[in-house]
Amino acid sequence: MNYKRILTIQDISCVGQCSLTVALPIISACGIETSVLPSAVLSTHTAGFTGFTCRDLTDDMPDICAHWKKEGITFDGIYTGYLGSAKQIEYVKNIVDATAAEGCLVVVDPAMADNGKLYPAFDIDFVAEMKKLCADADYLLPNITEACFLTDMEYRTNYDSAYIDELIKKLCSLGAKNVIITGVSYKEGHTGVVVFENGESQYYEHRQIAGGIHGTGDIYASAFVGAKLRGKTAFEAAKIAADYVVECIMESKKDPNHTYGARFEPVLGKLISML
Ligand code: PXL
Repeated sequence: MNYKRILTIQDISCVGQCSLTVALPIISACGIETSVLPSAVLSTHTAGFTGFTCRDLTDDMPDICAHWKKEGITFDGIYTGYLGSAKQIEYVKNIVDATAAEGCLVVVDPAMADNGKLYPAFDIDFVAEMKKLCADADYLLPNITEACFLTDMEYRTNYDSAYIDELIKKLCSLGAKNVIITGVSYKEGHTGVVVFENGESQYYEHRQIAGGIHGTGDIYASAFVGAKLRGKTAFEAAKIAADYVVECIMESKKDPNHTYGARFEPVLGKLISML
């Protein structure tokens, strides 16, 4: 196997099974060296917990980037998730420019919104900066809410494939090369992902398991990145990530009170066996 190194930039939520505490183990389990750049350190994630602490690490980023440049450090993949501030997005773009190895896979998960609403830490200035980061994305992985904020389209819960096609067209006009939209449901009890690659869309549908669990978008993006860097096609990687998320949700449902995050750890072996 060709040994690859990825950089993932997202927050550390100390407790909460999301962002880096999910990305690092999942991508490592896929056999990829995983370097991290924490965008912020929070005591917990911001969905469902109150009174969380947050240390924004924006100001550390230029020095970290300068050091990596001096050392000649480069990455075969760069995957961004939840970022700490609008200003930070500019620095993240500089890091991509400075450290992407030739043929580097850039995956942007614009983790900033769900269910029609921005997460508490974000505002419209953050959205404006995130639109700029989309231009760097080989693969952009929004949910429908994020896609709507990025394209200024109306958020809808009832839609058809023409609505999704329109979202994709507008996301590509921001500069994203390929787009994967998660949480696309055309049928009661089912959900899926639309993979738009090289000008063509494919849909992978799977079971929808009732009851929201936080952090599944981060699990999805991490598994997608791991599978893609292991040489799967985008559609294969999108399917593997979707099947893995279903396994994680089923595992989590064993304890109905465990909703702050998904129990992804006991089913890591299933992910590995899909690679
Ligand atoms: O799962 C996305 C995410 C990541 N990090 C933090 C969050 C959220 C979603 O709410 O609050 C800190």
